Amino acid sequence: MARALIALGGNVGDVRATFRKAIANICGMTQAALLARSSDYATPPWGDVEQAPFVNACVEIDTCLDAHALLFALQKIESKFGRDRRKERRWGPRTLDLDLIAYDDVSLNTAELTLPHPRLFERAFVLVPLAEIAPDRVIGGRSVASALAGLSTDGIERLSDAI
Ligand code: A4P
Ligand code: MG
Repeated sequence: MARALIALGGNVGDVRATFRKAIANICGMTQAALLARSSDYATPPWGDVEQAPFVNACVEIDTCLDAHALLFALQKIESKFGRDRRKERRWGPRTLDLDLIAYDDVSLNTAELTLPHPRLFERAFVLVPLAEIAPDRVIGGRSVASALAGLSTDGIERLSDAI
């Protein structure tokens, strides 16, 4: 068993409903147990600012899959929920983005998969939900809470649980 942290994001369609279904799929398709799920957060668009606000969240799972098989399963789930990489621009609008943030303490740099996620520490939209479920987790030598302390969280709002 390995412990993995996955970041969810999207800004097209009913993103919170997509997250609920995607998390059920993650557990089913990756033979995973859901250990923790953050709240959903409304976040200002990062990278390409000329687009709708995003919803972001994070989950922690225990899975039997190895890291590459887990990434492949996440990409299948993205496609199932309407993601079409051929039609989108980098950092542009999308129904569902599933990024593998960390997989145990594995460090990896292959063509398909970099672990921990290389842009994690630039992104408050990942670290805010992550800090809710795993503030003390050390990733790449830094704790989630201390990494977040160095970033602006302007415009990030926790969404109420009642949907
Ligand atoms: N890849 C390598 N390592 C990983 C990993 N650890 N997890 C490879 C996931 N994928 C990994 O990913 C491109 C390639 O990265 C994949 O083929 C995979 O093999 P992608 O998801 O197709 O590309 P992307 O999502 O456009 O790029 P990137 O850099 O992951 O950007 P984002 O952040 O996912 O971009 N603003 C807010 N507020 N919230 C967001 O969620 N998201 C984006 C999308 C832009 N702005 C945002 C948000
Ligand atoms: Mg991505």
